[in-house]
Amino acid sequence: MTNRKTVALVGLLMLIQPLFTVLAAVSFAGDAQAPEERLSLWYRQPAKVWTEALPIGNGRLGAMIFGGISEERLQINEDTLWAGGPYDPVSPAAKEALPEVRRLVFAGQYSEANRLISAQVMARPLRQLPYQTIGSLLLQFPEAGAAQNYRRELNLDTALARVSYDAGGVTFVREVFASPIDQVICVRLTASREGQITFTARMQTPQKATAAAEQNHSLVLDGVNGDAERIKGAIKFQARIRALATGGETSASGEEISVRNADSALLFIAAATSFKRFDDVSGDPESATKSQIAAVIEKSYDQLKTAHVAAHQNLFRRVALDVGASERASLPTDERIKAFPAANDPQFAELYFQYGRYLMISSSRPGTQPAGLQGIWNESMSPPWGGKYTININTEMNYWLAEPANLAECVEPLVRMVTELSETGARTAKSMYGARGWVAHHNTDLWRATAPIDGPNWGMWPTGGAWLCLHLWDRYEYGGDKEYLRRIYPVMKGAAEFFVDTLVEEPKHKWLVTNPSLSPENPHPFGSAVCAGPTMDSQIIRDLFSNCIRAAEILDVDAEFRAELASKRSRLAPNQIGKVGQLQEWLEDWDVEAREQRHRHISHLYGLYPSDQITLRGTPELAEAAKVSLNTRGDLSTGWAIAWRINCWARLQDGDRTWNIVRNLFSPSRTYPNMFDAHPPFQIDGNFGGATGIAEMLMQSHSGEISLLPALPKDWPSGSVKGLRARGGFELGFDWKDSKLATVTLRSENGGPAALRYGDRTSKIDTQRGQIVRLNGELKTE
Ligand code: FUC
Repeated sequence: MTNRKTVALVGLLMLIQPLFTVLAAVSFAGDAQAPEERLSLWYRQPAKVWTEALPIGNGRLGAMIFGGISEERLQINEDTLWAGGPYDPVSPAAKEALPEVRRLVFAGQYSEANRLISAQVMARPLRQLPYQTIGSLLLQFPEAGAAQNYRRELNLDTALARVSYDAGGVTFVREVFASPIDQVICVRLTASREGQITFTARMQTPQKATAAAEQNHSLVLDGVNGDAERIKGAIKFQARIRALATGGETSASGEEISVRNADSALLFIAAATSFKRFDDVSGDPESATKSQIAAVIEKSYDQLKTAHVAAHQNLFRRVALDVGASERASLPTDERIKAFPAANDPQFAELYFQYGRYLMISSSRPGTQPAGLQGIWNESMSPPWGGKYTININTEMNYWLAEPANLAECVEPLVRMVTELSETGARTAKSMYGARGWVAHHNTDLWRATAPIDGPNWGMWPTGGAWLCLHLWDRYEYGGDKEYLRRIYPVMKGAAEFFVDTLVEEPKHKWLVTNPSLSPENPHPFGSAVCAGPTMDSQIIRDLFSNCIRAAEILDVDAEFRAELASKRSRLAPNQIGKVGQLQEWLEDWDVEAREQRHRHISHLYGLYPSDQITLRGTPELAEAAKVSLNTRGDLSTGWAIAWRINCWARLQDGDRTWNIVRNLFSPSRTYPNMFDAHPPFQIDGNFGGATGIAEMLMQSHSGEISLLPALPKDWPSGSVKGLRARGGFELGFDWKDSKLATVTLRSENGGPAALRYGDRTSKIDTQRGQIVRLNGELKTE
């Protein structure tokens, strides 16, 4: 769109909306125009605070780029730099106390149960250990006069961050990326005239570390991670920065590198730690950073950049989405967010969805740690909730997006973490519960701690590991890889064995339930959150047992165990409908008396999403009850809690309601200027969960069906999507016009039957491996 047209349209909007007057004036005061790539975040000023800076990452190494004019700051993370060292936090007094805790819970003496849990069952230490920053690389530039045409951007399609401006008649450009191929962050500084690149580079860090110049071109930061919870830092780390300039002079002394009057310059940032595994910190960070730098200085910038962009696009370009665009799509990102509540800006949904995919690719790749509460981006030594893995919703939500958004590779770190948890969790199962198998409570950290933490009302929940197992099974359902299933089956089996050994009969109906447990973080009306048999537990264990049985059938193993699981499964407490027609959150009908009617967690709706135990067609009464519960909880909550509501309403197939809740998530109170989700504070789960919700509005695959446009809002009358993945090993693309499905393309990865649904219409097709099937809007093959 030409600039004149944009101005005319904005003028028109000014007549309609007084709010736009202010925004339009701000947005057109600067000179810089929108970047060509529409999947870009962009701004006309540098970041002042961290939640304005732009994230890059290769899964392991991350940086937040501020884009300052006199000072550039790159805040750096490496995903194994956490506090402390290997530890095992199980309380030795827990096992002895648990029978009495169970008795107290069944007797309704919840406060007494809480006291006993606090005294004997909780982990030592009571908290887990936080994820930490390496520090920041600061580049200081000489005064160059007022900057004009300033633009700061992040291109999601290439995963390149860029800063450009004019000053003193010279155009300066900085380009930054984190290469998954070469394992370094590359910064390139160029200018439109020769001899104009001058800066000094130094590191700033809150860690116990020392920086020193090496030769005349490098800066090396050596340190040891922080202590926390009285556990001594046991990880050595090193960051190594290498300058490579064309022309001018490069020198290094003290704690600085200087580049003077160069034509252009490159900075390579390598970082590594001695962490190898949760029980092994014997790695050599120095040899890692040295060899990474030695390898990249042999390559040209173009070579490095081409390899990086290709690796990114191999994942990123698999999915394209278009739900329409208004003229607002060309405004700077911060202005779009500010104006979003009152504006018509559907393209922001596309940007948010693709940003979710970008963040997944940048924070979770094969071989790295899984994405934590902040992905891999954290500027602090003690971030909110330790920046850990909270597994009573947050870590699971982080991975909802990966399979449907065609990023299966990004799930590998999660699968590896769950496998490791099955080792540490086996110790916890044995020494805490005297049980077989393994257990993880509501959080874990780099050290794969699995005992209950923080306090009874948060930590006394044994179902975190079981929920994570749903992702292991999902990976199989999407990919159909039997070898993979064989590898992860023992992990699923171990999670199930724990519950075979620890489920107990509740006195009233003789159902099998967990005890002690809780409905995550929600206090019931009797002075505690601790209880027996919360609905969520039965739902998760029902899925775990079902999936274990199916896996064992496919692998043709464990016939006896299958039968045992089936019999225990039939005795689990059922989903129940309570006195106001709600889905009961607890075994007893306590919901209306609970203190926090609008609690952020909607744990009992696990059955609706991510599970498919409750569906509109399969269990209409329960779906209706889920709706009552969702209405009571309300649409407004913390970032991730809004995202969960979005996915639930998409499952209830109410497109307009769902889109309204998505709009809550896109408002400035839940989306920072850099589009990070605001709990608040920043938590990346909302980004991933929100992006998943957008996919769920357009396509769902569960209950043996692939449902097209199940929750299409009126505001998206036409559009298209390609590359979404469905359970069963299918990739789908389709478009719609006048709010009606127009054409569908389905690619079958493994062959086999596909059941499609559009509204009340269904169609079953048999496919061959690799076959592409085209259908019209009536689901008839062409
Ligand atoms: C759970 C949530 C909080 C927060 C924390 C990281 O405890 O209840 O809202 O998201 O995890």
